[in-house]
Amino acid sequence: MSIAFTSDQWWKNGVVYCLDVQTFLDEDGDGVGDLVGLIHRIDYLAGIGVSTLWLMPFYPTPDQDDGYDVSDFYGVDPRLGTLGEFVEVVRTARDRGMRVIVDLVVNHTSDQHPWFQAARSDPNSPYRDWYVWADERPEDPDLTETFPGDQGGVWSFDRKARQYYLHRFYKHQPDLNIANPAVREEIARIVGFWLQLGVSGFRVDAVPFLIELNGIDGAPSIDPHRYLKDLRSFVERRHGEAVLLGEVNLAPKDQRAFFGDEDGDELNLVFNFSVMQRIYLALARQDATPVERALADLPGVPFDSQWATFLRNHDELTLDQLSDDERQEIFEAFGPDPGMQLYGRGLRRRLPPMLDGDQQRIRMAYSLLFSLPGTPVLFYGEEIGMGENLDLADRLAVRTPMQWSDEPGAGFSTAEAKRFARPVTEGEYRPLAVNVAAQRRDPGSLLNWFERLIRRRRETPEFGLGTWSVIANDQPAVLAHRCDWDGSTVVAAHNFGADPCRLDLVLDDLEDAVGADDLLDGSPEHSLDGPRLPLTLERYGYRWLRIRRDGQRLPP
Ligand code: TEU
Repeated sequence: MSIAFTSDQWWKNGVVYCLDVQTFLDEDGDGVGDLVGLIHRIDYLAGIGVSTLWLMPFYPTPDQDDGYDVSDFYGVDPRLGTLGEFVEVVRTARDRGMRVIVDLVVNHTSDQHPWFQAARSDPNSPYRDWYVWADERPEDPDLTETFPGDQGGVWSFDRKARQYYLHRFYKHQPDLNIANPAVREEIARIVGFWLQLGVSGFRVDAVPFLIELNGIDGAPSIDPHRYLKDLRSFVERRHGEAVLLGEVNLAPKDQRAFFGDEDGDELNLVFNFSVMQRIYLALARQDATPVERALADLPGVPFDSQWATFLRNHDELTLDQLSDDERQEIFEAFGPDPGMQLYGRGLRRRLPPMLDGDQQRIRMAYSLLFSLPGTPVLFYGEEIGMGENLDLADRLAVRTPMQWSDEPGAGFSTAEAKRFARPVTEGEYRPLAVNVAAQRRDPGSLLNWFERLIRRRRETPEFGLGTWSVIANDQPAVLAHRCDWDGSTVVAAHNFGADPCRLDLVLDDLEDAVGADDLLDGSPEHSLDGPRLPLTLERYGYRWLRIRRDGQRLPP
């Protein structure tokens, strides 16, 4: 396997950047971000070096779940632009070497969707069986509410239909019935439509819920994983390079099935929720052990498959895979105020404020993220260290407008602040203090550091394509691991502790190693003492080192 091969499995060696058109850049000055605004920032995104844009839902929507309640799968929310402009986004991104993937939210529709309106109004409508109905409210302990609170369970009575309908999310999001072949056919049509417009795949929303058959009347005759395999083959037939990046928030042993058989014939990428949660535990404890254990618990993934790693996303920082005590430790360290917590399982915060703005610690966390097995996914604004706005409801706290400059409106919009769909952050992380324009002028800024990190990550295919292993060491605060690929070895070390430390890493099977070169901003060269690599790490220090073998020519 050689470097040329990385283009075949492009999803293993890039950086994904998630953004919401609505909060990115408002070109027409109405207070809402738009597709034309995004087109104006494509060069910025190409410049920081990300390779794939993941666009959060931009479809027509009553907007009761920030667009995850779709009322037309074949259109663009008129507030954000037009289909023509969407194609221009994809085309411009492609020209600058970036691919675009879009959110596929087909576990449910909005209750305003014409399908649901037809289904509830007429028992003989062909759409009736597109949703999941019951005459009596079923009692099934496995079917729990995803957003515990005021939904009153997962079955709601519809007065027009005179039946209960299933919704695993909000009441206004009735679940589609994928046991119905017509629904599966329609999902394929939606997928085919966006592929035809040039997207390179989908971030598939809530996959375990999508393929869940519980609650559907009668014995459904489909195998849910067979269905995912069918969807994947359909995607490949339509567009060979397209991928499915699935949101599967389950324990690793249960996630494995979503990659498919040995050949990896279901989701190409699966978000790594378990490692993400343990990174926060390790940060809170200043002890790397939880991450080491989480890595050890990961199942091997098939050749065409990959983890998608992330520190934050647009939802709450969910800590649902941890024990109550562990979650409490994190709450105490990073979100002690009940107003920062959500659903009893997570924090509605961004990373920098959780780490008290400690630049060294923030960089250590992202350096770790980028070196872990998988493809890193960034949420817009992470590259400049944006904070949250806790005055906004629930998960909206972390979805404030992108901060481009210190101008009024953060350079996001020229509209009067009261017309903003969502206000900008105030306080320590306000646009005056955190913005792109100022950070571009400062060589030591987080933004410029991220640019170098992303560039280096793309030049280090060992992380995305190699085989990885943890290197045992005697510093509990330090996670050390190595990735081997195509005759090359990269070692990474990350110090979760607030104290500097020294350690010796013993590297097996590297008899011809003569030294190690620092790939980030540490001192350039390190010498080896036989199989031992002595290292010093500052507080929250981090290093990426490529091993130099005798007679080997290495990239710069
Ligand atoms: O979230 C689906 C989901 O399963 C959530 O429970 C998620 O795992 C949890 O909040 C932990 O982060 C997706 C979207 O990401 C979310 O924004 C939508 O509200 C939801 O689907 C409904 O479409």
